[in-house]
Amino acid sequence: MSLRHHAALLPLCLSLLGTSTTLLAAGAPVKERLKAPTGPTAVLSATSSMGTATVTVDGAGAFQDALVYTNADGLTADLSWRSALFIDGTQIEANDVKQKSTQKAVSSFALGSLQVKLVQQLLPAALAGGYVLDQQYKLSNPGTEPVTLNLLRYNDSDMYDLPTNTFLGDFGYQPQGGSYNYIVSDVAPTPASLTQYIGVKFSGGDVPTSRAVRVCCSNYTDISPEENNTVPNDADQDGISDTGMDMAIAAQAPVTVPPGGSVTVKMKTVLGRSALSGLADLPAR
Ligand SMILES: [Ca+2]
Ligand SMILES: [Ca+2]
Repeated sequence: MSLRHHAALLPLCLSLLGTSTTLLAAGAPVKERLKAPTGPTAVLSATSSMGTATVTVDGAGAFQDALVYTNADGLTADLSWRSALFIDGTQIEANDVKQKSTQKAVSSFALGSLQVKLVQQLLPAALAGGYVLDQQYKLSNPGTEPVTLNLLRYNDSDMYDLPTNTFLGDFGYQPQGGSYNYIVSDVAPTPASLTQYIGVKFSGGDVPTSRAVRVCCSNYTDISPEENNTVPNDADQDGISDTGMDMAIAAQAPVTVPPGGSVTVKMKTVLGRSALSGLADLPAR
């Protein structure tokens, strides 16, 4: 069965793009978009031989516009509904961000008793049609006691058919033994079509980190040991959703910052629209 045939069975989520008005008229449920980004933003863009990606980020690294334009068909996919970093259910915010170049932004802000310096860069990926948003948070502890945080990245992306802007359904995908955690538009891609995808991984904090794909929306709770390494609708437990619906990525990293020291937490978000021979073409680690 094609993905499009699944679409009528799926819970619809709406984009705030202009094209959403026809879906609104159809009476589909409206998904609340909470604050992401907050405050001033920087527009990062990267160009490859396949096209251009543009991600509008705030000073804490949140974004809700991740646009991937493909030269071959002149179509643009928006691969983010909402992506932000949370601690105990509260979104991290910053008051400022400095654009250093078309590809790079820097910011600094206080996070409780910690000082944070964030460097964000958008770069073409090795995979044609793919891009990597590299976000490195340097956490410094000026105090005399260690500080422990549990960082949660929450990324709700919605996979739409282009150019009709029909919601296809999101499928979760976790490479076996890997670190990335994906939402993809198609679980059986072939080189004849362009597959949309977005994946998130954490590194640099304490180990182990946790990953899960969840049914959306607004569920910022910690990943339990039972939920770790799971995707929704995966009866055969192969790390690939058997059916699509509205899903979101959760990636969690515990971090301990020693007194007088610092730790750099690295978050990579790979996103794009690529001709894949299979899901194994996507980065795993
Ligand atoms: Ca499965
Ligand atoms: Ca979603």
